[in-house]
Amino acid sequence: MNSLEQIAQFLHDHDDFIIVGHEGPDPDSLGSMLGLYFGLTKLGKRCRTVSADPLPPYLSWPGLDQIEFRGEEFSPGESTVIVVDCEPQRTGAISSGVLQAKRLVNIDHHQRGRGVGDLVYVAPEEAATSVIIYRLLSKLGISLDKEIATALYAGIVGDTGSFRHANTNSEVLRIAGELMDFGLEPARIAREIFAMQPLGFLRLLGFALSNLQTAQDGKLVWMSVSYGDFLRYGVDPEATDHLVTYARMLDSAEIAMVFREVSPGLVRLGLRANNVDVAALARHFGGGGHRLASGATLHGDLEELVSTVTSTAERYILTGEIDGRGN
Ligand SMILES: [Mn+2]
Repeated sequence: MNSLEQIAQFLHDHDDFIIVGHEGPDPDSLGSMLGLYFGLTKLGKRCRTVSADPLPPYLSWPGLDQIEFRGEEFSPGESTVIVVDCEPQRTGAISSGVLQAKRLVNIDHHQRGRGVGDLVYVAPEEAATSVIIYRLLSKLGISLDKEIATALYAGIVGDTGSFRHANTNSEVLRIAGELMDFGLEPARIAREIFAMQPLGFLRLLGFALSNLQTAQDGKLVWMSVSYGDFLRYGVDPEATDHLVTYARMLDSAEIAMVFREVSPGLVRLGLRANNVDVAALARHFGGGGHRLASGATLHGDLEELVSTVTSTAERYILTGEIDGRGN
């Protein structure tokens, strides 16, 4: 792994960048992309930013219209690709193009074995990749402005759940305060991220909550939504990964899980914990993430997957072990 100084030096010495984030972009992914995009543009660098998937429709930060959408035809050519907030494999439909880049820089804060790229900076102790980009811009001597501040602040708000998650600390709040001083509207930014839901989603949420399941005296709580349910409520299943935050609200919950059948036979598992390490549980099922917030993509019959995962999670709560194979 490289130091942030080495990343800064590399960016300083090169030109012509394409910045990409993860599939199903979230506020931290987008904030990191745009913060770095505006910063490098300010340095006079040629820079583009590309996403495989469309953005959440209700965000109104400056610069979101600069993000280009590409599918499998994406090819970086001579440009250096900078992957932020994920590993290069998680960039969705553009990932094979990303992995073919002549030069690849990876900046992330997700726990994993090792990064992929010519330069890699992975800092799981950071609350958001947007915080890393804040530090990087500072090392590059780039002065902040309202556009950069909006992107980075929104990224921090997204990954800290509006400063409610365990990754919130005094330094994160100081950085957020400095960014807010650029004339941001924190109430509007938070509402766009967390509280602008279409009617169909709220009705689906009601359905999912009324079918909430628990085990282990409520230490384990889960909900599952089938592809047919999503169709019935007219909701895009990929735009509902925040369902899990509602399951986590149960007072007794140690592990909260949501199973979303986003297309027939393809199930996204979202995991949240208040103290237990659910990154280990996600890795067991081929996924990953943070200690208290992780996920995996599963293939198979929804009910069978729910049964397999919940019994593994029950054992994990009881014994602290996932299975005999170790994790
Ligand atoms: Mn993030």
